[in-house]
Amino acid sequence: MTIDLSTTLGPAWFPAPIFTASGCASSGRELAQFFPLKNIGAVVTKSIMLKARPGRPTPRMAETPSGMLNSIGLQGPGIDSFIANDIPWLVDQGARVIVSIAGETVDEYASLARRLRSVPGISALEVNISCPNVENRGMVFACDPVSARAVIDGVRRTLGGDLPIIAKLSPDVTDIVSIAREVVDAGADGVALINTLLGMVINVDTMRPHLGGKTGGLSGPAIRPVAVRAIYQVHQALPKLPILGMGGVRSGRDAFEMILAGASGVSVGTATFGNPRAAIDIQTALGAILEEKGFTSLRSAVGFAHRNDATEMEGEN
Ligand code: RRO
Repeated sequence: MTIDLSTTLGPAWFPAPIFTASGCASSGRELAQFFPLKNIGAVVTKSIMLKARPGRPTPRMAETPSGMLNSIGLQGPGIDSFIANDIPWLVDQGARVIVSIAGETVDEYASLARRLRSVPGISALEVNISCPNVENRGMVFACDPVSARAVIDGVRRTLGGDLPIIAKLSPDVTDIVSIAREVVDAGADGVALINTLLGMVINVDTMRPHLGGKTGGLSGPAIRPVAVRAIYQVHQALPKLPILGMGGVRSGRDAFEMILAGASGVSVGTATFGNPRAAIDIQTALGAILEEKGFTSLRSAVGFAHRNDATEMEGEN
């Protein structure tokens, strides 16, 4: 039996359900030596800003129990170089591309959208309003409903109907459902759940913060239950809203858990550092699990954990 692994995130269609997670594979060049990028759902590129940016001081990473902290600080080449070099390369590979954008102001997000709206080969924009590694918490737009809405509203107005918008949200909020409602009202087609959690490590030998930027974003298996909870809550409140799930996925079972919670696609990030084939391996394993559980399509498993009676599945997929 062949399982239909294709999926959609709003109007965007993908032949496969596993994606890279923004920031963990840059624009995909290093990963391409391990598997054809066209074989996964899409490459989600590192969040790009208008101008080139060096990022935060080193050290920028710290290992933690079942996870890691990063404090990259939006290092990148800026939108001009990205459009000239990275997108055409990905399109040449036959990969689907979700471009992640980040700005310091509402206008900067809108300017990025204006630059990208007519670039061929882009499946969707991930609007990253939740980078934890910024100068002040006021710039984590996803932590405030009014700011979250303003960014998505500005991007939607700029794009018109041209590209699907996936708003990337932060778990560092009291009520993630209320933020999801705001971005959907403002025109987001889907949400990416979750960005990293704000964390910190102090080196007890030097008695100083370990990271150059002091705080960092926590990722890896340690945060998976937080991600599953966020996906479950948002799917329960907004069952039609497409969700790209992520946070500590390192096996087919982990990806399946997010699908059951309500994700239509799953991004793999931190696991890639240990196994560059993680995304494709997880996709293969997910297909086998779906088959073993009796599903004929990925889409029929989305949100399955919300059903009261697991026997409902019979004859429905
Ligand atoms: O660049 C970063 O430090 C970073 C970003 Br933009 C983000 O969205 N999440 C994260 O953990 N790090």
